[in-house]
Formats: sequence, structure tokens, C-alpha cells
Amino acid sequence: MAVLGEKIEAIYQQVKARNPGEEEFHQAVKEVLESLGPVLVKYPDFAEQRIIERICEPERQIIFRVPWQDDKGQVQINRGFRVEFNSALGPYKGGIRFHPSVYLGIIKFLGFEQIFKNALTGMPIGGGKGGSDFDPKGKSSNEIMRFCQSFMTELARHLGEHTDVPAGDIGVGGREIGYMFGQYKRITNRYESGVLTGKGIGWGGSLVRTEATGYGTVFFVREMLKARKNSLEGKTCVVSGSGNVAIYTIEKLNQLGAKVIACSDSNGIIVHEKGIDLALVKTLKEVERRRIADYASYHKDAKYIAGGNIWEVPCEIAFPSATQNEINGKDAKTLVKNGCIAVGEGANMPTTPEGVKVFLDAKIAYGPGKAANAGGVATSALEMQQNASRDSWSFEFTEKKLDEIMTGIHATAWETAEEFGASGNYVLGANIGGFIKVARAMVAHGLI
Ligand code: NDP
Ligand code: 2IT
Repeated sequence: MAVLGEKIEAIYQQVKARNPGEEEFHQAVKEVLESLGPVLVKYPDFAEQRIIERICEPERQIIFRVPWQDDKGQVQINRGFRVEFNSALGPYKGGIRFHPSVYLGIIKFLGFEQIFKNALTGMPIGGGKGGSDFDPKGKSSNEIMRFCQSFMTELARHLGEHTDVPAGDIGVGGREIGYMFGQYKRITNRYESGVLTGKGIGWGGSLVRTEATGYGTVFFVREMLKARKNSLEGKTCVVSGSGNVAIYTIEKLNQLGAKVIACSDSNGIIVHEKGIDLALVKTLKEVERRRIADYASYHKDAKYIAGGNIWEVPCEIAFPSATQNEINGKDAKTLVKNGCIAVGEGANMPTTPEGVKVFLDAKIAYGPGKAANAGGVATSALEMQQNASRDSWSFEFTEKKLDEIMTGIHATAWETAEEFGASGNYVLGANIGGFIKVARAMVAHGLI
């Protein structure tokens, strides 16, 4: 990694001091700041206006109590968060994560990344993120509903189609968005479709939103390979996780002629050399909400490895699609040694800084999350567009738009990297490309 310039290093130290203990947030900020030195040289007004310092400070952070009753009638208490990070380009936009690991530092890293990702889509959306330390695993549908209702009872006052528009993330999918939308409608007495995205088809949802993050990541990797005169056809792939992003990454890879031989969940990995049976994964995970271990009881030639490391499965392309920091420096070295030529990050910040360095040094095609997984939020913005015009588009039309957006993000990241003398470095290209769009709007809006 480039050494931070003196000014930028001082900003980073201030962020660390002001946000103690929020390691993931520090990591996300450092990664972006390391790209910005040459931008301050080229655009001195950004430095004068202290745009970087302002971007690192969320516009608003909301932390609230979420009380709810479990099926035994016991009272449970969780903590809810919404970080409204930056509204220079549009209403705050970003998902909601329900996972026991959630604390302010995770929501802030995700919200910070979201600012630049959303800018790269070219859509009119600012950056935000929310969530709770609630653990959905093992909860009944009634418990999930009561939790979502309580969470929304507080959150509702902060939302609005022109103010803040949440969506899904880990542990939050169509079912949870439905319960939250119902409660928002009840509290506000408004059918405000554009206040949440990822809604069901038939009540304001957009076709392709469910598939969008996975499909978009594959489109991004297709573009990276195209730039190297290569293609997805016949490539052996490994996809971590088995949730929303993983499932639709596998689906699009299959459609484009690649083969996925492994996927996982937080308990273990499935290796199936013949190719992952996607219909089975969908049934196990989307319908029956079971563990990936059960896959092996349907396919005797598949291997389940409890606690296994998916990055040790040799592949040509890796799609980390589970969570942050799931690929460390050692994993990255293993991947490169085993012949990996490309990485498409479906997850947010799945690679540690040591891992990123390994990929960049090896000069493989490395697509960082804020560029590669932007298809999800981009399609959320398409959902908002349909809601605003009370329209609903066909699958084909919406998927074509997603493809165009991903191709455009690739071009922005590629061209920006070229312009700043770092050919092929999508980290630098995405960080600078996203930052400049936000910074220009912030300068135009004055000191707010
Ligand atoms: P899901 O909840 O649908 O699936 C998450 C998957 O990742 C599960 O297989 C889960 O396993 C695994 N996982 C989650 N946390 C951990 C952990 N701490 N350690 C190991 N495995 C874990 O979430 P999504 O598919 O929506 O999200 C996956 C990633 O993609 C996240 O990083 C998210 O921020 C990112 N993303 C999501 C977008 C979206 O539109 N949904 C958009 C852009 C990025 P288990 O069930 O065992 O917990
Ligand atoms: O990380 C992400 O971009 C998301 N979880 C999707 C956000 C959205 O608003 O669709």
C-alpha cells in the first residue's frame, strides 16, 4: 500500500482518535484515504474545503433500543443502528444487517463504503447503513416479525422516500423488508413505496432486485476479464457463503458458462467437483432455511468439510460473498498460488489489507466490493425510480439496465486508474472515481 501523505495520515489519525475501538471503520477509511493523495494535488479546493475530513464524519448516527417478546413470552432487548453518512448525491441509501456481530464500527464501515459505491452507480443516492445485533438464526417467523416491527417503530421517524431508504443485507431479505414495510405503513398511514427497497413483487418491488448483487458482480468480473482478452466461459469458480449474493452469483456464472465447485456457510464448506446443484442450495437456504451441511446428504459425490477454508479449494476465479475480512493474507497467497486469476467481491470488504496487497502485487484482476457488488444498490435505485413513476419494468429491461450500470462502473474504475497512473488497479480507480463525484457535490452545496 502507498504510504499515506502527511496531510492524509493526520486525517486518518484523527478518525481513529475520534472513533475509538471501531476497527472495521478504521480499516475502510484507511483503504479509501490511501487512494486520495493524488486527488488533493489535482483538486486543491477539495483540501481547502476539508472534504475528506467532512466525508469521514457521518451526518447523523442513530442508536436505539429494540425491545421485543420471544415465543416463550420472555422480553428480549437488542440494539438498533442507523448511520446516515452522506446525502450529497441523494437520500441516504443502504442496507440493514441483522447479525450478532453488529456494533457501531461495522455499521460505520458499511455506511462509509456505501457513499462511494452509490456514487459509482451514477444514480441519485447518498450513503447510509443500519442494523442490529439481533441474531435471526433459529428464530420463528413470528419472532422475526415482532422484532422487525419493534425495530421499525423507532426507525420510521428517521426514514422517508426523500430522506433515508433502507434495504436488505446479511440476515435481512424479502421477508424482513415486508414486515418492516407493513409497520412503516401502519405508523405513518402512508403507502410510501419508495421508503424501502427489496420489496416483494406485486407490492412495489422490482424484478431483478433479488438477483442484482450476484448478477452484477458476475457482470463486473466479465468486464475485468474482457479487458484482459479473457472470458468466464469454462472457468472454475469458488463462491463463499450461500445466502442471497452467493446464490445469484452462482446462477449467473452457470448462465455464462462457468462452473462453481464450492460454496459455504459459517459452519463449513461444500465441495462438489461436478458443479454445485443450485436448485438444491435455493431450496435448502431460501425455502427451508437449513444449513449447507445438509447438501451432502442429497449428493453422495459432494464433500462437506466442517470448519473448512474455502480458499484452499483451487479455482480460477474467487467470489467472496459472505462477510468482511473473510480472505486474509495467507488465503490470498493460497488463491494466487493455486492459479486464481480474478476475484470479484460480492461481499463488503471481504479481503483484509494484507490480502488486497497480495492480489494487487500479483496483478490479478481484483474487483473490490464497492465497485463489484454495486449492482444490488443500483437496482434498488431502479426500484425507487419505478416507485416514483408508479411503473414496473420487465425482467429483461431491468437486467439490461443493471448490466449497463455494471459495465459503466467498470469503465469508470478502469479509466480513473489509468488517469491516475495506476493501470488495472480497480481499488484506486473505484475509490477516486466515487470520491470525486461526492466531493464535487459537497463543494457545490457549501459548508453544511
Ligand atoms: P445473507 O444473509 O443472505 O447470506 C450471508 C451468507 O454469508 C450466509 O451463507 C452466511 O452464513 C454467511 N456469513 C455471514 N456472516 C458470516 C460470518 N461472520 N462468518 C462466516 N459466514 C458468514 O446475506 P447477503 O448474501 O445479502 O450478504 C452477503 C455479503 O454481501 C455481505 O457482506 C453483504 O454486506 C454483501 N452485500 C449484500 C448486498 C445485498 O443486496 N444483499 C449488496 C451488496 C453487498 P450463515 O448462514 O452460517 O451465517
Ligand atoms: O451493501 C449493499 O450495497 C447493500 N446491502 C444493498 C443496499 C441497498 O440499498 O440496496
